[in-house]
Amino acid sequence: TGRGSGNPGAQGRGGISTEIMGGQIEMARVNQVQIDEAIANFQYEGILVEERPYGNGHINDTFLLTFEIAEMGRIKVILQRMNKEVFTNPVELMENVIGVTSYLRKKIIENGGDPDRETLNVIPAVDGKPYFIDYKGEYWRSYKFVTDASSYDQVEKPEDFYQSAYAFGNFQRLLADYPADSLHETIKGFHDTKARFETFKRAVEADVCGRAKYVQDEIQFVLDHEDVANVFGELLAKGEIPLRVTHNDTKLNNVMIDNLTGKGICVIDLDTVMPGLAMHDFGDSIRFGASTAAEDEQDLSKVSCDMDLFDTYVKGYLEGCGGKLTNKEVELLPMGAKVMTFECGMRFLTDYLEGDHYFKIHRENHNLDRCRTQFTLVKDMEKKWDTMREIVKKYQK
Ligand code: ADP
Ligand code: GN1
Ligand code: MG
Repeated sequence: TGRGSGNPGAQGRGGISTEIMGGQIEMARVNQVQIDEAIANFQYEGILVEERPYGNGHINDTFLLTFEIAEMGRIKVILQRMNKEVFTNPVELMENVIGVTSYLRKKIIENGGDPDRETLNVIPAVDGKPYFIDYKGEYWRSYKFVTDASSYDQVEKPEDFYQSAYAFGNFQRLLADYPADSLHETIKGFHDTKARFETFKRAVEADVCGRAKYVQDEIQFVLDHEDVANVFGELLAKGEIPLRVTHNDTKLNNVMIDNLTGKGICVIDLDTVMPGLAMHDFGDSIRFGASTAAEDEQDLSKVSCDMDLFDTYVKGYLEGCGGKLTNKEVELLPMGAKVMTFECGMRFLTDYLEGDHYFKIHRENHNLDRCRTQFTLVKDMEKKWDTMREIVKKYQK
């Protein structure tokens, strides 16, 4: 395996350095020695002909590698440095990924599908482990590239949104009988909105960057919505809603859409597959995909929750789930959208207050811009609440 064309962009998309941002704990950028070491330590064949940063995820550092194999042509793979500030136990995380992907693989084969394109496939390290630890103690993993498919950062065609809805619903359906007890909790309290509310209040209190004074309106917005943070915790405690094996990070760009057939073929980004709520999976998709603008749009007059896209997603998600959701869960889908949008906005604001150490940022105030779109969406959902409930009712059996 040789290194091909040098890639000056391969310093990680984190981009902005600690000095510029004044942040304190930002993860160090990936360096070329680490990348080369990782490439040399996975079971790859052929000559490396291209290496470049890839995708728009906020968490991991993703690279696309292209290898040339005699007679077979070009083969692409995904190489990722896992974010160890976010995922503190990468070994357990990869145990989850192996468990879930081998389970899905079996199901896909049973259903006559293509297991190389319809689920992630881990490429083992040279020592046979599903990860590699580099000289800096950072964890890497590699996946087969899902060929002839695309992931989108915004809905271009409503049909794609329907397809993503179906894929995420179907993902949960396929995992309905997965032994949930065997899954590690990769991020403690990931969608415990109440706990995140408390974390937020501590961040305001600590105000380590002295930024609270700039965001008094946003802080007040969170404080005024404490009830939204508590809804699902209370229902869970009362036993009114079930825990299921869910994806927990159902952004549109975490599903691959087949370029030829237009079908949502593969759910990716499996780092947060854990027991969770169907309403969370539904809601996270809505806050990202049903928005009329990008997650970081600065012109808030462009941001609203599109009711046609909401309708499309409800239809696709319920079909994908195969009628498995309880009436209560279906009824709570609009609340899922509101809770997840509120939670995400609150997380962006927390990260802004704490100095942008969690989500990758690419410009000053990036997390604040993201927070503002989310709160704009929450307000818009509050205005459209009756419509959202009616749409859901329409599809309720
Ligand atoms: P993050 O946790 O940072 O969001 P992801 O695992 O979602 O990282 O990867 C980032 C992006 O890389 C995805 O949105 C997708 O575009 C692309 N990607 C990841 N894995 C694959 C894969 N196996 N095949 C094709 N593209 C992929
Ligand atoms: C992160 O990894 P990515 O970019 O798909 C985050 C989600 C947020 C999202 C906001 C592990 O998703 O929870 O909703 O950013 N993932 C993690 O865009 O924190
Ligand atoms: Mg992702």
